[in-house]
Amino acid sequence: SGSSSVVTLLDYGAGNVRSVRNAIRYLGFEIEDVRTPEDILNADRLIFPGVGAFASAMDVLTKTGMAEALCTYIKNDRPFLGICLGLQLLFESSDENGPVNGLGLIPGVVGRFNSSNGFRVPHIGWNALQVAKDSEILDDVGDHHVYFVHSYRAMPSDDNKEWVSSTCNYGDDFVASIRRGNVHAVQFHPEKSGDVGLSVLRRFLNPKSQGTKKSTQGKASKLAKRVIACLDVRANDKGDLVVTKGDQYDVREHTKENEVRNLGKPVELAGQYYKDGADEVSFLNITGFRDFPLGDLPMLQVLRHTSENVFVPLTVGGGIRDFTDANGRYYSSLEVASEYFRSGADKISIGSDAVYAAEEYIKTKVKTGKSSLEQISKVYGNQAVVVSIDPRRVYVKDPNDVQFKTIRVTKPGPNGEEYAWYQCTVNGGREGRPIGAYELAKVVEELGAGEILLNCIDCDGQGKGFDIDLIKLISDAVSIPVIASSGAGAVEHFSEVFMKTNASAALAAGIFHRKEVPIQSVKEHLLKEGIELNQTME
Ligand code: 1PR
Repeated sequence: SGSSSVVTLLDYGAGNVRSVRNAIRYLGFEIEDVRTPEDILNADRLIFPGVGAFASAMDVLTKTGMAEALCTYIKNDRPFLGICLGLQLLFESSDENGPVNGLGLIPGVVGRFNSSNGFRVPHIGWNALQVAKDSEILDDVGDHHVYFVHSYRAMPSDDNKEWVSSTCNYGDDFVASIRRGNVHAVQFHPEKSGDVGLSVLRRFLNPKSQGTKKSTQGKASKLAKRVIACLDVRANDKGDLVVTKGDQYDVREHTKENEVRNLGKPVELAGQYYKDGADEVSFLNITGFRDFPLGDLPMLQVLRHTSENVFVPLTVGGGIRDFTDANGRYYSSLEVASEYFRSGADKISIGSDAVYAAEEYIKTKVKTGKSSLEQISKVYGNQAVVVSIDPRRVYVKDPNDVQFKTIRVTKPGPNGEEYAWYQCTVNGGREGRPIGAYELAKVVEELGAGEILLNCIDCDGQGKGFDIDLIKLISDAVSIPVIASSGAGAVEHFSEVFMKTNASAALAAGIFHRKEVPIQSVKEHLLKEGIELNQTME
């Protein structure tokens, strides 16, 4: 060390810190990894992005002697930045699988958010800070939002007042950042908070490069609604990976050649949507159900390249399940997911395999812990696991005609039917299953899903608006965030879904790809309608 462009990173190997690495490199700094406790003591500045569960992190830190070195380093007021769990570990203890003791540098206990008062847990998304005292690294944040994803939080108290530099409100006020001297930590993810987040990292890495300070009014704020750009990706007949888009899941041109519709290159489009202000980007490997994704290295390449320049959350789905390849080598769904995470994904999304797991659970009422959903959420946390539902509307005359949850539809069916249920499908909508979207949503929440991506085959690519009946049904049925998807055709469709349902985010594909409605117009419209949003830095 010694050179001012070097930063020391404490990565104890429990999960994906690729995006933190990418952000540090993007800002022009080199990374030195901590290998021994001495490396901590010798660091010029240290970044500690905590990942995984509190107890296992403490376990590793204690066994390796890093815990003691960290305490010494921090007590000596050396430049430190903890991120997420890297903030929580500084406190006395956590209730996560606990109580478990932390490093004990800051008075207070880390507890779980209370979802009973209508706040969805995990707390996922963009929220605003209330600054409690000067923190320097937050000087560019102003009234902008930053990205959080967590189920546990530390609470401010009289005992830790001298540490807390900002709070955030989500049901109650929790600690969003701490600062004492050269020691900083943030509960949010600066590496996922776009330009504002990069400014936080920049100020920590380069304290002398002070710009002008933005005033922070500390205005009260709610969790922002998210606008997500989705890229359906698959190989075309020439074998190139392209962004495609279907009409009701049919992605082929209706020409003689019947080719796969090609709307652009995945890495380029993702980069463009980030610049345009997308709050998240999702990739769906839509032929993952039949092509093994680890054989599909281009998708991993897409993630690696995208995550070098896109500093908002990335989700990837398609093909997450157990698999045996042609040589008889067995891959668990957890291995597939791990490879996606290592390549830069923040969340993975499971479609078909979650339907099978839910059917099994309804039948047996036994949680085996063996489904991809359960395994991945146990290891990476439920905030990292999205379940993608691909339902198709089925009209019925009488709700008693089916065993599934029906709703009274706003618009009657073709034969005047006043009711419908939403049948789950697998394999990209090709096969209907004996389970409804409502039943599936409730069960996957129980099995460990942290979020639901709610598509609708009937509305997909039609541009006529979201299926409000469906989205209301599901977003009222679960207490995890629901992403509304399928059917956006105009800016008004976004305000409609946020005003009429409890969706936490709205996702669109076609209108962004075809450049009919840019993301910025969607956001301007939503702001005009008074909907809380994350505004990108000017
Ligand atoms: O089953 O775990 O391998 O996951 C497969 C994933 O691929 C699922 O998430 C499934 O939704 C997706 N998928 C499979 N086939 C298709 C297809 O289109 N043929 N795409 C597909 C899903 C829906 C959305 C789309 C929205 C918004 N497409 O991704 O982006 O409907 O579109 P719009 O704004 O243009 O209306 P597994």
